[in-house]
Amino acid sequence: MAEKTIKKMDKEKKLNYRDMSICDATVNMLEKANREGCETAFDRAANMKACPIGADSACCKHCSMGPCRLNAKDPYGKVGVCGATIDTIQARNFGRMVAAGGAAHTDHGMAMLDLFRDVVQGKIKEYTIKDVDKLEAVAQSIGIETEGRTVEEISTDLYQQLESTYTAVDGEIPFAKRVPEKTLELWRKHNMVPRGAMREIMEMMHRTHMGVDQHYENLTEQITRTALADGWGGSMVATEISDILYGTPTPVSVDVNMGVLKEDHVNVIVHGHEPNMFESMMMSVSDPGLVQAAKDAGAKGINLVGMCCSGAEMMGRHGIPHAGNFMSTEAILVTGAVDVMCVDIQCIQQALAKVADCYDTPLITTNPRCRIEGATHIPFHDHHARKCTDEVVIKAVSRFKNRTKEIDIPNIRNVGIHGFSYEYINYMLGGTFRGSYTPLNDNIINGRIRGVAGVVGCTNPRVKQDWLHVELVKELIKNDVLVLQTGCSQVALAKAGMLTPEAAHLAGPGLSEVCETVGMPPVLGLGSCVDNSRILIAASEMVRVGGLGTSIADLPVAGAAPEYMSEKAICIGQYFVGSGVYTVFGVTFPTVEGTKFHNHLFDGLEKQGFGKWGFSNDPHEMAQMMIAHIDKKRKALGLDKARERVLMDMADRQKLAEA
Ligand code: SF4
Ligand code: MSK
Repeated sequence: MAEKTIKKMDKEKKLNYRDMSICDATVNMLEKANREGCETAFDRAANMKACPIGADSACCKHCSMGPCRLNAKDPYGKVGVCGATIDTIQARNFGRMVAAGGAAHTDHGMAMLDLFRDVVQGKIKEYTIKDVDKLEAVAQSIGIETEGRTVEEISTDLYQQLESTYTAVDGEIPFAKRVPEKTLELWRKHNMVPRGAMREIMEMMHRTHMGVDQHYENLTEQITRTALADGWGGSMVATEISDILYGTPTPVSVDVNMGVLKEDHVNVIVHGHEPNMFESMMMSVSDPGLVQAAKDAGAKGINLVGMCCSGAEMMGRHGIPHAGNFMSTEAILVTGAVDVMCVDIQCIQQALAKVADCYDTPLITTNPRCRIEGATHIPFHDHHARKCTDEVVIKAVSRFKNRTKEIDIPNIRNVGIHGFSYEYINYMLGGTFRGSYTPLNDNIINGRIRGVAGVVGCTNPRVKQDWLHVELVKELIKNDVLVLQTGCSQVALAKAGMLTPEAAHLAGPGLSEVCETVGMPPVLGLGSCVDNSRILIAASEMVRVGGLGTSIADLPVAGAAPEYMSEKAICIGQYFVGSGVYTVFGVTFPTVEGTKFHNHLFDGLEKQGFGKWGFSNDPHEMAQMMIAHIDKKRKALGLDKARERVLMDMADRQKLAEA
């Protein structure tokens, strides 16, 4: 088996993959890969100890007087050659993580906006404006007149305004208009309202250069401003433009897990983050000529499947099946059933090239920003999108015809409901004529719903795949906390069967009553990682509707990314903290506990009126930390009594039932 590319694994060292993942399909494929001498990230993580100094962020390589390593056990015992303290070093490293994560989202968002401009100007015919209502709503939200104007006029104005999200050298980004007044005031007080993302990321990189900003508090202000330029800027634009061009998601039933692969079909997997290529692939796999080619090759048809965030976005928007999250992207290739894996940007592990080679699957990169040694590159261009995706499908058909590998598809599929956009939640709760977040606020005020949590983010081989996500969410809903989800976390919970209305029986009495009345799951899937912006919009709306305080920081809400791995996740965490949300991460946190910078993130920011960070690797403790914060906010709002009353009613009812 492909010894030419795959390093022989140490047969003596037996890993128990059951300890590394709760995803049975992934475990089955990891065991198969191991038998066949094919190495994955799970093996490498077990064999590579994470650098403890790097994990604490106690090292700096910003100039050639170093690299300098400080001692996390005695963080103030030493400084770098230039005199940089542990706080400066950690804050600079953190700032660069936020800059890189924010750059990834904003570059994605800007690419979406470029596409929108070319569609509006008629230069691209393959895509159109699908959701005019959404176009008008987004335009109105930033003060663009829509009454009596054509779609083209509104779109042109919208493009011009949104471009400043990326390019404005001063002023405030357009979506700052959506931020609750008191939250915005706080940002203004700290000079944190973002200008264009390019400006913020540039300043972040400048200030973290050797010998520039060497005060951790001052650095933190720019860190937050840069992160906000992503959450309320780059990511939000990406989400809104995707909805305008491809349609706003509404709930749809979707199959998730590796069992969505079909042995008798040509299986095409799309993995990455931008919807453009995926949308074009949808057209290619439906092309009668290509379907016929697949049939001529002996297949029953072409089966299009998503993975990671591309997949999360497409399952909510179009009901496309999803094969698994980030840590299953190597394992799925081991099925031998993938006839092509086509990728664009972000979270594409380089090792996919070797695993794909091992199982004779073409790995195809499509974006000029992301090429991988050993992968085939077929450039994707918005102006002639089908050229790329048709060619990819032709390659997949050819691979199907010449399949040489044994096919072993884990027969596991989990059905769930996905596609809860901000707009749909509005409609679901209030109905067509009185769509509103008022019922949500009312249910929080009366205590049936204790609070709302966003549980998001990646999977990571340093912790048991999916386990922290699932345990955390179970604990939250059991305590009447409504959970909103995106990205790989949403897929973890979908595999656990939690994105179904039936999962309401696992929720506490108050939340399950609301779910049963509305017919909704206790866990709502909102889409990909840029779609975290939908959670920000929902939080703003909760403030606007009233009864839960005057800023996002007043709301009984919390966030978590229990298995995060990417710099994007750190940026997301910081924009939630900057927006006023208590945000808890797992796996590891890039600070030394007890240092001034660490304390500033974990405590000082809250004292200034922002949210704050938390950390735990135990999902049950994490849930209790989030619930304690939600209860603290309820108490501050005077809602603790309301909840006690509801619980008493429920207990009384239960007593009656028992009698
Ligand atoms: Fe060392 Fe200072 Fe250079 Fe960093 S910037 S490598 S701490 S000398
Ligand atoms: S894909 S950033 S592993 S959520 Fe957005 Fe999943 Fe995290 Fe990538």
